[in-house]
Amino acid sequence: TKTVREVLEEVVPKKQLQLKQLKTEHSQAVLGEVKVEHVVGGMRGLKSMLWEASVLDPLEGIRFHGLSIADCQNVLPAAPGGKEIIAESMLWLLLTGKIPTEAETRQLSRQLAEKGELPEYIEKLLDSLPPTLHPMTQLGMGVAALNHESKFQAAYERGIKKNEYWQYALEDSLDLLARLPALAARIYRNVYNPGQPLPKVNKDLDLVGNYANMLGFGDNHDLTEYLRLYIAIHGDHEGGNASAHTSHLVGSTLADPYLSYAAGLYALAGPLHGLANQEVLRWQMQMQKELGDNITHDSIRESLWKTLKSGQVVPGYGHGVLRNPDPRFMALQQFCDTRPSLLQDPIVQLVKKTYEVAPAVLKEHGKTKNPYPNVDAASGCVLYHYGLTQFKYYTVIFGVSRALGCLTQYVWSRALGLPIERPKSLSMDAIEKLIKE
Ligand code: AMX
Repeated sequence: TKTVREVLEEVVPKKQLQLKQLKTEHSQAVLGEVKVEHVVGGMRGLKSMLWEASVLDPLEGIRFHGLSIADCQNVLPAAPGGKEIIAESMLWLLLTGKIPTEAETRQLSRQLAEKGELPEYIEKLLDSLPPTLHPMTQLGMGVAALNHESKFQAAYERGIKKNEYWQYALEDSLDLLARLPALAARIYRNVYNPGQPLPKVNKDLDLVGNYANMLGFGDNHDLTEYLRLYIAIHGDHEGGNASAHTSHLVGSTLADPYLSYAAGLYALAGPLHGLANQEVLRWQMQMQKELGDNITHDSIRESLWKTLKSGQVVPGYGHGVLRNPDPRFMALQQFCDTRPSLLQDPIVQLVKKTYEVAPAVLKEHGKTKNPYPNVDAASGCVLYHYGLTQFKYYTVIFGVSRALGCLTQYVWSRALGLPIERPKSLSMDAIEKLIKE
């Protein structure tokens, strides 16, 4: 059985060659135009970044090295006794482009579990924070402070060659991923269950199995499986989204993986991005309270118009790239469809009913280019059903997940020797001058 590092050692030279060929044979090929609308419109649709692990199609949704979510559900190993994709098999696919065997997956799980405990100074740091500090702020602080351990940073200071960067980047990335469950679970404990003992990392469990256990839900098999699926499919969503792009930009300065990912987490913490899954549940519960027993398609429609007329966005709907229902939303809905207890849950039902009405309302409203649900529309209600009810914590789970994709790209960016990012900006006067020329 090979380790993920050994497989990468085989894949890296091939990818390096592919990039070399692209540079020598096609560097002047045109992929699109840069228009004023790109410069003033958040660069939407501008093809301007290299990102290896996944590509997002507006209609089909995400593909990880060419595999759709359904493909991944068919081929990626699950946990012993489970059915859902686990973080380790997704990480293996993202990093190497290959499907891991059962044995490779278990070995990676063990490798991560063996280094899953937090250094004492991180525990002290987290325990010193006020419980009212948003869990995402705490997560970013913990991740950034872990850079005390960075092997990449230490090696850089020592003076290493550029072609060795990726190996240290990989070590840091695996160390960070290994510790994320203990870090994120300690924040949960400190904020919501102060004083309760935290279980140690169980070396026989997968990453998310341990995470669920440390959150206090280890005996809830269905929630653990949901978290596995959730964390696997939120792992990567190509490079242009705000968290991935931020992490990529910061990494391009050769800041270590910890600092790069901490930066990405603070982009994820914005309500138009990852915080939407906290917002969705808050909004749906408010709707539930207002509608009481009168939850019909008509009353939901009215409620949606109320949100829109008050100038707010409908959280969980719309997307910068997608133009169809998000297949991640569909996969989470499918999880609900196979479990009677979820199907009977009022908030799960409300999310589903909202989906039956919202696209038509948003189309009539006429602003958003994508009237369909994104992943955040569905993710929170299932957590709530299983007793993980503190929705300010939800984006932390997204944060644990997104590390898979951002750290993968960090490794690839170093393996491919990508340069520091430095696009050109223009003032409005400078744009006008260019147009006249
Ligand atoms: N409800 C109401 N209006 C919406 C809307 C929504 N869900 N989505 C987009 N719009 C509006 C925009 O605010 C914009 O209005 P403006 O012209 O007055 O500024 C107009 O429609 C055009 O926007 P767009 O081109 O369709 O979207 P975008 O690419 O600029 O933004 C996104 C994408 C996701 C930020 C936006 O759809 C949104 O705010 N959605 C709600 C928040 C959300 O669910 N975010 C999570 C996204 C997934 C994720 O990152 N986790």
